Amino acid sequence: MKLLETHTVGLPVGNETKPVVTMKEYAVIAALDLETSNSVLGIVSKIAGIVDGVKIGVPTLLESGTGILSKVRDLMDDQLLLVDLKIADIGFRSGTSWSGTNGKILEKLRGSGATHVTVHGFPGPWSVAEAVHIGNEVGLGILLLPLMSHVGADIFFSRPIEASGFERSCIVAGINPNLSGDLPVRDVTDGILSLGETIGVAGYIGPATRPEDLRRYRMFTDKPIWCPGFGRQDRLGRSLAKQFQDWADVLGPRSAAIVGSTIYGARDAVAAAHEVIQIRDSIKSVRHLTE
Ligand code: O7E
Repeated sequence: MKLLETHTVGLPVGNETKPVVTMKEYAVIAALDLETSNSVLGIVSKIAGIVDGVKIGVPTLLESGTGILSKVRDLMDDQLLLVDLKIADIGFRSGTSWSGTNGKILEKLRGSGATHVTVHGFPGPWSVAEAVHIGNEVGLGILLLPLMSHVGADIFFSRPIEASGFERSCIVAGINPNLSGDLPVRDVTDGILSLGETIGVAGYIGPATRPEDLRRYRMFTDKPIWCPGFGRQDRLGRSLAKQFQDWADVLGPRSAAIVGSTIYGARDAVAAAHEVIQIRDSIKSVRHLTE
């Protein structure tokens, strides 16, 4: 499988620094929103060799503690391990050092085996800047959420913002978003994308349910865009294959599909994971032939 060269993340496990993890083209990440650590570890042991990564969320961490991350890591090779905390707390800088809550949360993942973590962009420049700064120290790629996949997510994320006011507020916070006239910041989603580009996040979370919004994401960034919302969340009446086709067409190879219940909720999770990979591989090979 062809590898993306641009984004690598350190993978410190315990005291040992393992080789960097490289994100694959059109990666498939299994979101394991399961009730118990046993069920999470059980499914990871079955599908780790099939998918390109795993997402562990807050319900699992509340049940099992962060100790589950190294157990998941032990069951995988060098695949991606996304910890979905959707961090949205303060950043605080004094001189050159950051000591807000975002950094303290991220410190808890040091040496955990995680490669990426989700962070909200709406708390603004300091919050994102602290996350990226501490993420770099800890070896974690920061993924921002400019929009979400569920019904009504646009109520707030798509609110218009005034570009000059946005730029001024960022500059007051010490971050100059250098807005280009060609691509005006129109709403909150655009503002978060612009902030992520300026500060240098590793990538973004984007809704597979909203291909037109993903098109807008791609205008702002070349970075990897990881997309949840496949299967049960689709509201456009598309087959799973068509959802993957649209995702690949709009975003190209620097992308990941985050697939949850379609895999873990299937009667046979291994067969479901193979089916998803087969859909992804057939789209990928056609795209490579035509490029
Ligand atoms: O609908 P499913 O079962 O395929 O699961 C989707 C997963 O992606 C689930 O864990 C949910 O919390 C997450 N998710 C979304 O569905 N939509 C979003 O906009 C964002 C996420 C998310 O995980 O964001 C960070 C990766």
